[in-house]
Amino acid sequence: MSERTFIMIKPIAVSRGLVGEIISRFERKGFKIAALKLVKVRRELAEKLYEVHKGKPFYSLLIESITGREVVAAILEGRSAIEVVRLMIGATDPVKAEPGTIRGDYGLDITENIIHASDSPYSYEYEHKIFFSPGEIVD
Ligand code: 3AN
Repeated sequence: MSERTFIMIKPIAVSRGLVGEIISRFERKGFKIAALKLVKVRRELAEKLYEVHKGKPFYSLLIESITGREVVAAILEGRSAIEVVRLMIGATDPVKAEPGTIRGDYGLDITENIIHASDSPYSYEYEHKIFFSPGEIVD
């Protein structure tokens, strides 16, 4: 079943020039891009995105890691997109992420772990609306 998911390429990957390479992995896998943009993240946007982590020890670090910095947000479409994209990005901690996954291949830092992707239909609904208005998403 064709499904959509939301991804956000984190500032560290944007500044290291990895955007093309990362998007290209998803295209080669067969996903279609339904929306794509570069965004300079305001604090309110960061707080909205990471609302579920409020109160956790790494929360402030997480907010600071994207506030005032550039990210690339996208909506990808394809069969079981949420599950497949999560498999392609790998474990949260890049030390544990398998080689061959995006987090496994491009970094070591857990906060600046290269990319975020929705982990459920619920988080997709919540997250993509923070970044995209309906007119910015293709039918
Ligand atoms: P994922 O991004 O794999 O869904 P979450 O939702 O548990 O993982 O965490 C959201 C973000 O919070 C991660 N992408 C990472 O940047 C950061 N994070 C998670 N766990 C830690 C931790 N133990 N220390 C520092 N940052 C963390």
